[in-house]
Amino acid sequence: PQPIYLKDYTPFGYLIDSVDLTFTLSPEATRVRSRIAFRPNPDASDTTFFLHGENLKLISAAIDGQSITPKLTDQGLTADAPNAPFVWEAEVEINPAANTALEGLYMSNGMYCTQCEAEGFRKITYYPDRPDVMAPFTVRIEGAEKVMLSNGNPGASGEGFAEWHDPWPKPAYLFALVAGDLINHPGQFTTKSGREVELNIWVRPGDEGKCAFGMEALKHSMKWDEDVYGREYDLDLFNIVAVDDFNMGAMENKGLNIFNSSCVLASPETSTDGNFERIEAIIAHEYFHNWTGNRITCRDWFQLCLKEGLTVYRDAQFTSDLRSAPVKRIEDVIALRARQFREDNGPLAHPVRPESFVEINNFYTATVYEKGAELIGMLKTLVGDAAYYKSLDLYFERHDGDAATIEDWLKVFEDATGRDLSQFKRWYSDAGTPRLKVSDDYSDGTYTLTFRQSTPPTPGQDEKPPRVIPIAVGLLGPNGDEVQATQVLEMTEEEQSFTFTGLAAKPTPSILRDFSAPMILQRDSSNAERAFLLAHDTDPFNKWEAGRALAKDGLIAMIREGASPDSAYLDAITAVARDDTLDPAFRALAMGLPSQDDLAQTLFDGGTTPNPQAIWDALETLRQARAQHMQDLAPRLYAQYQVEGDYQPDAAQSGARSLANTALGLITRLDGGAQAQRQYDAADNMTQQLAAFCCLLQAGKGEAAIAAFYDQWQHDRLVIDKWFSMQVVQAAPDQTAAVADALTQHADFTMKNPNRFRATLGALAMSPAGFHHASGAGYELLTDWLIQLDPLNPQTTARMCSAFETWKRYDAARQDLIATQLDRILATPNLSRDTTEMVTRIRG
Ligand code: B3K
Ligand code: ZN
Repeated sequence: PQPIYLKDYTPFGYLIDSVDLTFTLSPEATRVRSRIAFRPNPDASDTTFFLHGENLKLISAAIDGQSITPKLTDQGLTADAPNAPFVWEAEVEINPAANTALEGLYMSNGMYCTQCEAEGFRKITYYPDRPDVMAPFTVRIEGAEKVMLSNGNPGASGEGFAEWHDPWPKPAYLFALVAGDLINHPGQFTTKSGREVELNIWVRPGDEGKCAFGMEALKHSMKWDEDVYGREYDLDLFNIVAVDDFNMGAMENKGLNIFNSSCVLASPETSTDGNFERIEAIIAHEYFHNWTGNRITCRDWFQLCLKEGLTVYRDAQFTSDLRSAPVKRIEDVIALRARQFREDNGPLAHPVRPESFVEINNFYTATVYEKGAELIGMLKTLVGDAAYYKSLDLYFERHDGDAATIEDWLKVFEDATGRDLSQFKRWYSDAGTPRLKVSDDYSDGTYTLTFRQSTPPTPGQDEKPPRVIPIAVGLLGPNGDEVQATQVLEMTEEEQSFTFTGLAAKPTPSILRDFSAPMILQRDSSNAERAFLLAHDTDPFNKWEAGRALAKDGLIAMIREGASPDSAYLDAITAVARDDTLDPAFRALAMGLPSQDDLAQTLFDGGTTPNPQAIWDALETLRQARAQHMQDLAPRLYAQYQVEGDYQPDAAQSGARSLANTALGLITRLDGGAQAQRQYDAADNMTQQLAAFCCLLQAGKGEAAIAAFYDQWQHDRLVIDKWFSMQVVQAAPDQTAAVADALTQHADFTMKNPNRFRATLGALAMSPAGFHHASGAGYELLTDWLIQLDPLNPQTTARMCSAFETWKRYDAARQDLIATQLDRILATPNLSRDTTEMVTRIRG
């Protein structure tokens, strides 16, 4: 397959004034009739009339009423088009029931639904399927389904048909259609200018009790976008639909968002606190796309971060406002390091705005999304809050209705602030996580911080010139008082010093506060300094970071030198856990330990080949030592933070539960699961039940709970996903592959449902010691299943290949085992374009 390049962009030769679609639904033979009003695009030089189309059976085609025979390929068709406005008409037949790729129009549990982003519309009808071609759509659905939905506002409907009109010009990737036996949970919202908006969450019968939380989250999102960004909703109706079989989290189709049911359905009995927080964020994210994505979309798919980075940034702001800003920031940085830094350090590293791709679905990555959001945050830090919102107003004013680029986006900021952002643009074009080396010096009341930035080479990019970096710094005096409040240093050179004067003594620096730039800070720091910052830093992020670094240094010493658990860490973390003035959620996060994957990368960066089993052993030893060290405190915390009264998934209650369940983890290591069993038996919500279940599995006492859990929840597919994944994640490393293998034989396992597939085989890939077990059984099992899934669902297969992206870190024996599996995938006949691209890049 040929790569597509950003530099080759040219506009389409025609503009579209209107699109009329008629669907006659039938599971195996749906007919789609289209009537599209084209006219020549005065700005285009290439006038080829090419329409994308894949897996379509063309029944008829006509231009201006004259039947024609277009030239067909497996990518689409070409025809001779007049050099004047004309009407294109076509009829095609498609087979939704046979569509297991879940892209285009497909069936999920007897219901019709669509997924068009990025290039799925071409599996529905012939069309210029590119985001810069925008048009108003009118849709008629004919079928026997109870509920038949499309984008925009409802038009006429009656026995066997429903019509829809979306007045806002949109690219085809935002098209959606849903039809089936659905029930709505209704709601209502009045916009600030008085528009009455009808809201619905549509679900399968039986799920209607799990919609209330999502509906509230939607209303909060609508209000928040008005209050913070001045953005109002623009249709009379906003629909959300829950679908069981879905390749990702959710999709922002105009006026008709479609959600993976796991990302919208919630109830205290079946969802954890973490699920609630995530659902709230995803509902907000998709809603916010109405402005950042739909009203202003992307010119081409290279600009994906234009909508995704900004929308992730907006949903993070929303969560920070509704819940706790420090907790959200810490959670986001943990996720950024786990997924994006990992990607940036391996063969799949790519810029936030890539310059080429084979299959665009492979670029919905942590780099585009999460690093893309970090770039927005840095921009805001550099220009300041007021200038940020002024720039956003200008962005909406200037580009509403456009398909825009990163250049447009940066130009808005330059025009609104007078700043030159050419150096900032390197963050979009240069892949890799920059390293920031720090040294300091103190004499005569003057403190100097010297920074040196460098970015390691990434595929196709050897040299990385210095970027502009906002480094937020504060200084603490010897008694722990803050002697310099947070100040943003703007680094533009490769090496640069900043001075602070008038200091009575040498201060302790708190660098990269609130994680002001997505970098790896390299500073030789003593245990004493880390413990000091953990105790005194006023910046919650860096306070957490100091504890994390202390834990990490100790673990690295344990792994590398066989050291014992570090007592400085144990004392410091116990003091934090005991400190009732701190938010319980923060304390629970502070007690978290670096992940196995994070430790492996750190060892590798330091020149040591990571041994996955040794990493696992060190974490176990430290956890055990900590349980002993806190043996008096843990039961006290556990009792103190039990939540009384009705379950609420809010920040306060979830924080308390999170701390209590952290304490339960410690207790379990000493009592062998007795307390966890009591909690399991008494639990009346999923947070408590799952935390106890996880402790029991860890303690090797899970057998009864595994049976009981299944009995209790076998009717609920989302809860059973947890049952599948928890057993894999909690298995001992030499058992992980066997447990996953056995679960794939379970009657409830199906590879047609991405959630279930990920719950089982994704869990294997995310359990490093088990996945990388020296036997190679984990590699082989995952590969077997990826090869089986690829012909059915290339998108999910390709995404899960990233399990192998870290393979070059490991020893020669493991690399050989993995290379064998990668080659086995590549040798599979008819391997999809998606998976071929991913495995080729990983193999290197
Ligand atoms: N825009 C969609 C993701 C589409 C993924 C296509 N492979 C959801 C989101 O980011 O909100
Ligand atoms: Zn998005």
